[in-house]
Amino acid sequence: EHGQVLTNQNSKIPVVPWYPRNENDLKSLGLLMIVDEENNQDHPQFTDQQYRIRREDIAKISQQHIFGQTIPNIDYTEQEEATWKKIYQVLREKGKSLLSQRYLKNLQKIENALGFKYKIPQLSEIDAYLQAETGFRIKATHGILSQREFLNALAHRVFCCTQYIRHHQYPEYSPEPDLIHEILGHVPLFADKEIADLSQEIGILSSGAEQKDIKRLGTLYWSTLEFGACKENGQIKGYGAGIASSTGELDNFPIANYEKFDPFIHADRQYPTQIVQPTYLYSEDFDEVIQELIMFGKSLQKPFGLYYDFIEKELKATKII
Ligand code: TIH
Ligand code: FE2
Repeated sequence: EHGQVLTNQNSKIPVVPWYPRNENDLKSLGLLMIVDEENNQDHPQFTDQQYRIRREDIAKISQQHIFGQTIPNIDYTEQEEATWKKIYQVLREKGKSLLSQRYLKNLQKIENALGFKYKIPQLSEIDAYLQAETGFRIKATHGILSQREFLNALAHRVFCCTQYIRHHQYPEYSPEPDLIHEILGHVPLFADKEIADLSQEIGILSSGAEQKDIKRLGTLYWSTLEFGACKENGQIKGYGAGIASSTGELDNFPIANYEKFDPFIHADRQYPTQIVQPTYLYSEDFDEVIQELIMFGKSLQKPFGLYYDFIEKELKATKII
């Protein structure tokens, strides 16, 4: 249990929940299967048996990927390629006026480099691109992970990323993360140096954190990098991955409620995960998001500080409080 203190040969070692410390520990990422009980049972993604079977096949391949080894390529079907092309075009069109310039610039760069317009990119290509841009790396995963696992991986600049695509009959909104969400939502953000650094900071805060703080960090991640907005020339624009990857969310965005983001207030809020967001939280600009999250991070109680050693690729403890 967090905060418990063991006495070991006259030195006091605080015991905290397990977290990956080094490259070797990362090999156990994504082994746990999470069953989401909040599933929206009406969505074709859950009711179409043929779709479920295909999704399971891809999930198995993704789950077998061991972090650090080559990411397996998926042989996408014509139907899957068609879903990608169709939704990609619509998202691109709708996103232009509603999404932040910062996100759009990063997307433009990668879509040209990898030819998003023509085919589904493989995670191995995304991984190489991100490594060169910001040092982020990918672990292919079957589906939703626990908040702890997803956040802990970020501390090592590792993005746990799905490889299957949403249902062709309802591409507007996926109730679970799929590759459209990951690639059009998260990847342009991880390709941005400052956002990559912020993501790693959140990951470091989550490492060894007690469950109530994991939940708060998960909620803040949701409020910002998943569904956050910020002002640009006086207008509120979306930058979160979940807005950018869903035409349902983009249609909802201009008619939804907005509230000024404050991590000290919003770390404990409730939010829906199976329907579009009723309220988006906005900041004055992206610097404000970073500053506020860092301030909030300093308020969390942990028995020791952690930093990432880029040479040894390892999380190291600083002071024991
Ligand atoms: N709802 C998003 C989409 O349709 O792209 C995907 C998700 C974001 C967060 C959880 S599921
Ligand atoms: Fe996401």
